[in-house]
Amino acid sequence: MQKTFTILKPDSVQAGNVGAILQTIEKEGFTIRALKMLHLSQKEAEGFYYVHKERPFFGSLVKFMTEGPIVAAVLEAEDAVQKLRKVMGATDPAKAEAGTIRKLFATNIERNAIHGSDGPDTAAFEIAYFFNQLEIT
Ligand code: 3AN
Repeated sequence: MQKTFTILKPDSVQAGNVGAILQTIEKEGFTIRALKMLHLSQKEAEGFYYVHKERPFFGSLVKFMTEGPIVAAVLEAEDAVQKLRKVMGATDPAKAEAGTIRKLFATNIERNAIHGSDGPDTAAFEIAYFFNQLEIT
């Protein structure tokens, strides 16, 4: 079994899509091991997206991620990292496959509904960024 990390982004919370997205995730076979809602500060969002700090969209991405509350979760499944990437769909919802979370719920390449870790090492960093050991079941 492997763990991965996900964020339901501010667009998903604002649109009332949290329940539907979590249901999709559970139906795909993931177990939710930790779950919380929080509103990121600018510093917290910048720290989370540190790897993207040189990208032209960094400022806009941080602004979006701080505009409202998010839902953060730790998910467990076999091959969880790759499996979640598949269930999420492509970064740009216009290119996402039918039935994926981004195809169903994302607006554009920035307001794209959900984040998922892109590798096991990233997942470990991101889980520890949001949850302490006592909060993960
Ligand atoms: P993914 O979320 O699919 O792993 P990344 O890691 O390349 O994609 O990008 C992180 C986040 O940055 C995306 N979820 C999206 O919100 C935003 N982003 C990525 N590419 C662009 C872009 N070209 N323009 C605006 N925002 C972008």
